[in-house]
Formats: sequence, C-alpha cells, structure tokens
Amino acid sequence: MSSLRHVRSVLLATAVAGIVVAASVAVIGTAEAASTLGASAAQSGRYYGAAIAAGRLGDATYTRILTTEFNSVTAENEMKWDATEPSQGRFTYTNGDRILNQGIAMGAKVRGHALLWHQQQPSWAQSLSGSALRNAAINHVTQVATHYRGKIYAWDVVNEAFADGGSGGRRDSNLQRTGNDWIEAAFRAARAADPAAKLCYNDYNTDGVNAKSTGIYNMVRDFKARGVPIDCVGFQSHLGTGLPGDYQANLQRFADLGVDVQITELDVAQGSNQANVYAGVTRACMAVSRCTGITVWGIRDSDSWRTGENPLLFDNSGNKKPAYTSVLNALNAGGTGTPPTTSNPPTTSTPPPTGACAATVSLNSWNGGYVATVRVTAGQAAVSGWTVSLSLPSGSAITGIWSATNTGSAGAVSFRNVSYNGQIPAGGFTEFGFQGTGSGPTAIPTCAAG
Ligand code: 9MR
Repeated sequence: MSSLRHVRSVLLATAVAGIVVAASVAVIGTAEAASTLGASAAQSGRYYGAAIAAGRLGDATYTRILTTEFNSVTAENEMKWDATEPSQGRFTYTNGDRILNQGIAMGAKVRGHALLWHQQQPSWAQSLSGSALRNAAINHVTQVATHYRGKIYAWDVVNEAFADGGSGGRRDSNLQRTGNDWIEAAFRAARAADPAAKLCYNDYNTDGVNAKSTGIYNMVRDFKARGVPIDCVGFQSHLGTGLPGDYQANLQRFADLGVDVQITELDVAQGSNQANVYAGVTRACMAVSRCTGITVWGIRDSDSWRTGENPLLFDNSGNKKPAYTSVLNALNAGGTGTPPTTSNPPTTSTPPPTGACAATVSLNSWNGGYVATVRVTAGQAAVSGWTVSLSLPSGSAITGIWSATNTGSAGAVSFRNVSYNGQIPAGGFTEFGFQGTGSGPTAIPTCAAG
C-alpha cells in the first residue's frame, strides 16, 4: 500500500515537472521538445535505451529513472550463454524473462544480448571444440532465440568476434576455431528461430574508420552479397574523453550497405568533455537515418561496470548530470527520420504441408549466378532428418552451401540436413542455402523425412 502511494506520487511529480518544462520551452518556440530521453528519441522514430540488471529492479530510484526515461532495455548479463544454458541442454530463463517482462511492462523495445560471445560462456562450452562446440553453439542460438521468438526487437547474434589492433581479422577463440563460417551459421540459425527479430553483429573499438571496423564492414558487405541474414550492426561505443572525428561517417558507411546501425553500449569516461562526447554521439546517430537508437550501458554511475569512471548520465544518487542535458538537447534538436520499419520475410503464412515435409526455394539471382534459400517445413508431425532433392538447369553448378550437405553439384542434386537442423517440430521450419553459377532452380523441390 505504502509502495503504491510512493509510485503514484512519483508519477504525479514527474507529470508536473513535464508540464513545467513544456511550458517554459514553449516560450522559446520549440513547443514539441520532449522532456525524457525516450520520448524525445521517439519523435524521430528512434529509441533511447539502457542496459539493465534484474538484480537492481527492486531499487526504487533505479526503476523510477528506468521507467521514466527509457523506451528500450537490454539485458546486461541475463541473456548471455552462461546465464541461459548453465549446463548443456538445460536452459534457464528466469532472469532473462525478468528483463523481458520489465521491457514489455514499459512498452519498450527489448534488445537481446548476446547469443554467441567468446566471453561469459558456461564452463561446459569452454571445454568443447570442433563440431561438438559448433553444434552446441548453433543449438544454443536456436533454443534461446526460439524461447524469445516474436518478443525481441534486435538480437546481438554474435558479439566481439573481431581482433583488436591492425589486422582487421577475426579474434582467435574456441568459436572461431570451429571454422570461419561460424558467424553466418549463427545468423542463419537465429533467423530461422525468430524471423521477426533484427539480427545484429555487435563490437567495440569500432568508433571510427579503423582496421577493426573495416574488417567488420567487409564481413557485412560479404553477408549482404551472399544473402546471409544480417539486419544491423551494433557499435558499443565504450568511449574515453574524445570522439573520433569520423564517428558519424563510419556509421553512415555501414548504413549504406543496407543495414541499420545502433549505438549499443554507450558510456563515456567522466571528464570535462563528457557532456560534449555524449552530445556528439547523439548528433551522429540523429544525422544517420538508419541509426535506429542508442543504448547506454547502465543508468547511474554506481550501476556501471566501469567502476570509478562515472561514465553514465545519472550520478550515484540518481540526479541528472550535464551529460543528460546535452543528450536531451541533441535529441530534441531533431535529425533525419528513421526509415519506415521493414519487416523480415514472412514466415508463417504458408500452412504446414500435409506430407512429412515440404521444401520451397527463394532465389536471389544476378547475371551469371544466384543464391538460393531453401525452407524445409515439417508437416503435422515432427521430422528428425530430411533430404531435399531438386534439379538444376543446364549450365548451373553449386559453388557454396551452408546448413546442409549436398550430393552432386549439377543436374539432379540432393541436400541432407546437418547435425543441428535435422529436428524440425511439427509445422516448424528450418532453412539452408547454396550459391551457384548460371541460373537457379525453377522446379519445386521434393522433400523426404527420416
Ligand atoms: O556490463 C557487463 C558486466 O556486468 C559483466 O561483468 C561483463 C562480463 O564480461 O560484461 C559486461 O558487459 C559487456 C557486454 O556484455 C559486451 N561488451 C562489453 C561490456 C562491458 O564489459
């Protein structure tokens, strides 16, 4: 009872403060200036989010700021591999669901973080390698993305897979040692499990045009060219006291590849420049139409992983810092609108086949080549193992394949599931793909289960 009264009085105080701000701003002629980060970002179709911790949701000051200011949440730790699959095949979603439900209750977008990462792996995964690790990783992606299917705005499918320093290449890790295609396998599995979620690659030290960001840029360009499903790139933006001069240009070059960009883990070392750096990041996002939102990595300085650096927008007591005001002003100054939300390809519009399984092909063709994405859908019973057969036109030959193995590469060819996608629940589907020269298949493939 007393806590309810407390909440009501807080809401009332917030509403009154909002009126005062709106009235005083109206005098200087910007009647539409919003008084919270989320509302202000929403005016241009963007979100302003925070990473939150389930263990802090009982803190009244924390939750008041969260619900007042933010319209997106990210689980700081609760959806990571060690949290969601502490022993192999046993999934625990208690704390992840608390974050999700907090976001739903606020009407906020929920960012999923992170399906695969070389850190915060459960110990059982750390001791695996080769195909055992690959299969476990892909199964993890499938299971977690399926649990949260339809509820996540964007998933960080793969986190921090590129090396620091000048190589522009991949970071060595147990996941990388399963084969260079581990990232695309993860993205395909995530798409199959939750077709509505935006699928992001997320990394740090990518705050300008540098060797690392260029390595990632080249991967995204390659994925787009080959039809690997990727929708967004996350720029963590754990910043010191300066902002690279080409921060905005770097965001823009990724956007120009046809992906959204998001600032995903923003925090800035305290210093005389903190408010300016925060403003600069905000202005850059507002100037890039495909920059869909910003997430700060915590709420108060005392909530931050950067102990002693006071890198956030609210002080330890929950008071707004100068950096808060600089962000709000930059959001209220407006920017280019975000493009209309595009939905990912439809997934459930076709009824389950009446036979054991069915397959359909969608083609992305160009003069002399194509990428085929094949969807295998189970009928009214679950399928364990499948074979898809089709005929390629004369002159066509397969040059690359993922998420299946093939028998033959020209003429009559068949495709067999791999270990992680043979099981399809009744009415469910999985996808595999191949690339070829010449023109792609035109006849409907056949599918056999078992
Ligand atoms: O903020 C997170 C902290 O609570 C964890 O202890 C840490 C474990 O590695 O991860 C922190 O979040 C990281 C994020 O998941 C990925 N990018 C870097 C973040 C800061 O380390």
